[in-house]
Amino acid sequence: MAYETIIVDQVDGIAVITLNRPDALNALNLQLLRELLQALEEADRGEKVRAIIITGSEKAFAAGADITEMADKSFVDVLEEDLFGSEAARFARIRKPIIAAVSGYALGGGCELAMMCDFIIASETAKFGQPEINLGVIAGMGGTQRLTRFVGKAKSMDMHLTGRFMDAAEAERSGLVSRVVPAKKLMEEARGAAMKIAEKSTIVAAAAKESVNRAYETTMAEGLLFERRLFHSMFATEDQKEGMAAFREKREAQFRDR
Ligand code: CO8
Repeated sequence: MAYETIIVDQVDGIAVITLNRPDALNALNLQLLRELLQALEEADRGEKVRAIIITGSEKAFAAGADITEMADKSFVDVLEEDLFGSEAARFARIRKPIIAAVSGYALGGGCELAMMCDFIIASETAKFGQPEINLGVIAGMGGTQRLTRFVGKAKSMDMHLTGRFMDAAEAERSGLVSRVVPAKKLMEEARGAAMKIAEKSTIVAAAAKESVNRAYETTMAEGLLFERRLFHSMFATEDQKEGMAAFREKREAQFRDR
């Protein structure tokens, strides 16, 4: 499929989706969101893809939802089209691991998109923010919920109420990103992480993703039960037999996604 607002590249089992609206700092218009979701769903279905990276440009991962596209909408318009509701739901159904590789601005919907990925690797130039309050709105694709769970109430309130940006070092200290690397090393680091994931069993990686995500949806007791049941179910896979046999035989495991 020919895309106009993203570039999709697939090498060694890694799908790299690059947001590509340079004139608007990768602002997320509906066309981009729909193309992104289509590419994600294709990668999720594709047998050869084992991990996905979403990235932007050096200057901007994404500077938010496209303000020009939203500006003239009425309350009834956004309510009737459930603006960003179906896109968020489709994103949540992707089962393969997704890494956000963030350089430059990740603001508003851009910060929310990065947080919807499974983890974020940031370049030293990354800036995260939820500045929607400056536009007379609030976050609309999970910012008030995910940022608060990731960095805590104090910093989340500060960012949502003042609109201030968080740099990469603060984002790492606060638990928003998993690693910070020099800008030139960003894609190398993200590909390295994706390659590590690609070596594992896709069944087990999907279970790990599902179980970690459950931590945000349920109580500790239910989450522990969910995890234990998934852990038990891993013993039905050939990959569990292979992983443990390889350990005992002091060799690399050859997982077959079975
Ligand atoms: N929407 C549309 N166009 C944008 C956006 C945006 N979010 N951000 C930047 N652009 C455009 C600019 O209008 C400009 O276009 P042009 O050259 O035609 O004038 C071009 O990108 C370059 O931008 P700047 O000239 O402003 O570049 P600067 O380096 O001076 O500034 C900033 C960079 C600080 C990032 C600045 O562009 C900015 O403040 N952008 C808006 C950031 C923002 O407020 N984001 C939140 C948007 S609202 C939102 O995300 C709601 C979330 C709801 C859910 C989202 C689901 C997807």
